[in-house]
Amino acid sequence: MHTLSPKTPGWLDWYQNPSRPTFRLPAGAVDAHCHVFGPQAAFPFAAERKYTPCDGGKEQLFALRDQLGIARNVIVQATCHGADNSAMVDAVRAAGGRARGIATVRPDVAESELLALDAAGVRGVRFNFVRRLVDAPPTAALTTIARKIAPLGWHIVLYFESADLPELEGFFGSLPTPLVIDHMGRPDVAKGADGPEFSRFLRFVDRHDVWVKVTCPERLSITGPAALHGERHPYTDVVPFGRRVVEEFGDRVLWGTDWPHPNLTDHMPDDGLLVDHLPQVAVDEEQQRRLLVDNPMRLYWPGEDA
Ligand code: 0GY
Repeated sequence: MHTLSPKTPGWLDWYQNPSRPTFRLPAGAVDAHCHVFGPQAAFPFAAERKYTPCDGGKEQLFALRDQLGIARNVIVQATCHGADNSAMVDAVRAAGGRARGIATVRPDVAESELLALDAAGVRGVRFNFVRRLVDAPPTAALTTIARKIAPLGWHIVLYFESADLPELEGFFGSLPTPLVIDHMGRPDVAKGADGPEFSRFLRFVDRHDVWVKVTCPERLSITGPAALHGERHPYTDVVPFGRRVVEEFGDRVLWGTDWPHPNLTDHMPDDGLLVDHLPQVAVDEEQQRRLLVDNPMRLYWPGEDA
């Protein structure tokens, strides 16, 4: 009999009843960073995974999308599924044009498989350097993948910790496609948005063809969801980082929920509050429209109206 693996101890399930945001998302808003987990019975997790999550399937993702007033999703392959993209592809297909995917592939991936992923709605691959999530392949293997996907017009999503940027940025700069950086390069908020580490990150963004996801304040925050100004102005210590990126690179920023929020063991964010973080970092209608609609549409649905 097929038995399902137990969740990683301490794993928090996603927040079942998100609050209604005060901020109203503009029509056509895109959640450009979210995942699906399984469900495990239909899409088993990968043997090499570093965690075993709760189920978070496409139906629940689409319910959250509709509840928050999101129009489209970009579904990023989660590491718990390794290089088996079937749960992500199934979700992208089921969204009927309202989702795109980011895959994980191995260097020996066949061209026919890349073409099938492209036809399903995949528009990029993710290279992950976060040690608690993956044993990152050698850069030579990633270079092979980059060379294979570049002709499709895809981009590469990069996930790394800010402390690792000095070591990685030469490699990143050598990649032949546009780059999309997860969670603002995971800054250490204790070091300040004007500090040398985040300034170095912004210089990297300035010099290359790079998009930045202004995402995951809940992962970066030290003060947490309800600091300083009460519940509807959450994660205030992350605000200066997001605001700096939006002000300096307003035409290359993206936003997403990160639902179902992998690996959070101290608190699980209320997705409604994550929406209410947005007007703190994108402070006027033009910034909000670019972040939530114009930029993700240009990258993931070029030529289509929102
Ligand atoms: C995120 C962040 C994390 C995990 C993954 O694919 C994943 O497992 O991305 C994390 O643990 O920081 O972007 O979802």
